[in-house]
Amino acid sequence: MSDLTPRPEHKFSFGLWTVGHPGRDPFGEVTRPPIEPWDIVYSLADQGVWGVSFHDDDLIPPGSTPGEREGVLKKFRKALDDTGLVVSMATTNLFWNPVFKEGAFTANDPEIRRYAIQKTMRSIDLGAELGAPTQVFWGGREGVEAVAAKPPRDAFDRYQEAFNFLCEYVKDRGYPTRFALEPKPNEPRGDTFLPTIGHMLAFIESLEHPEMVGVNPEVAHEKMVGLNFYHGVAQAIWAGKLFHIDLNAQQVGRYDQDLRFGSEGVKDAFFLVKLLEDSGYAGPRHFDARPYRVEQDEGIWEFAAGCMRTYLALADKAHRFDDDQEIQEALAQAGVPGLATETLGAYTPELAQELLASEFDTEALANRGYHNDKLDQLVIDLILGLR
Ligand code: GCO
Ligand code: MN
Ligand code: MN
Repeated sequence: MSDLTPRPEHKFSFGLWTVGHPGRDPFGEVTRPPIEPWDIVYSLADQGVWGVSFHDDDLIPPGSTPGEREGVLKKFRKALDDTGLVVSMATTNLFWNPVFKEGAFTANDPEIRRYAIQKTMRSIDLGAELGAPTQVFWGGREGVEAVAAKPPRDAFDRYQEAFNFLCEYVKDRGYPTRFALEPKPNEPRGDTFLPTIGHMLAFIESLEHPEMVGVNPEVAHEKMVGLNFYHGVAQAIWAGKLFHIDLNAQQVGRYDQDLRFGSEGVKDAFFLVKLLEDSGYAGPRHFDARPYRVEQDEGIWEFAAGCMRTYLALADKAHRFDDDQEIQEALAQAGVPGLATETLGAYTPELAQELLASEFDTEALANRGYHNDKLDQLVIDLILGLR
């Protein structure tokens, strides 16, 4: 087993709202006191973490005066300088304040939409000031309970308008910021807008500057409705759109649990880590997860350490997968190398003729066995530490 100690080169990052989560849930009050942002930075650095992310309101308490804002930034910057931690991402809280209860960029009231865009511009400024390369957008309130109350084609127009405006703002200011849009299929509103990675990828292509915009998929969001996260992330990578990722764990059919990475669905977690490692994804390994509500003090940091330990252990298994002779043979038996070869190549009339004239021994082709059970069992053995 290789060294499982997290180090900055692993590019692990945590949001202030994750390790700082006070344990509130819809059924009960907070179970832990708040932790100051700079104290979080020092503790994360002690754990070998590389980056920190935040919502505008996590860092600068709403209603702060300019002087108070400067005071916070001074302490936060000092913690970053002292530890070498980077700001890996910034995002805008467009869901907590009741002003957003009917939506933010898709609120029916134009005044609320303009306020949401203004708040986001300020958040983009804050992120740029602190060196965040990515601005994440989670449209938590862009949904609806009463279907008739929000004609979806108008909502798409307004969502598109907001992103076109904000992309121009970034260009106008000369920031290097890229946007990463985070899909979620439900919660907190009944039905959420742009529910999956696939919906989001299609929406991005409708924007005036699609090159500035990618996705921020989250394990819990696809998993809770039973979708295959691995395939969704693979499609985002294939499209060149994986700008950021939210790692956590989730049980199918439950509310958004945001559990410690790898704590549920170890096999899914293995293939996800393998995908990220094999693809050369160079962005943050960002945990949008929170400690169990029963945790206190050092329990918070045990949680954080667990996320990273499991990631590193699975990355190690992913490398063993490549070096394992028997697994490589099983891959060949499964016909995997064949999928990487071109089917026909580019169309020519001659090739079409040739294909039309070809004969296929469909019986022989249909009678082929693929040894997929054997391959899958080898993977299970690998994960269980049996090889
Ligand atoms: C959730 C979301 C959020 C976002 C965060 C960043 O389900 O609550 O995942 O945690 O990731 O607001 O925009
Ligand atoms: Mn979540
Ligand atoms: Mn998230």
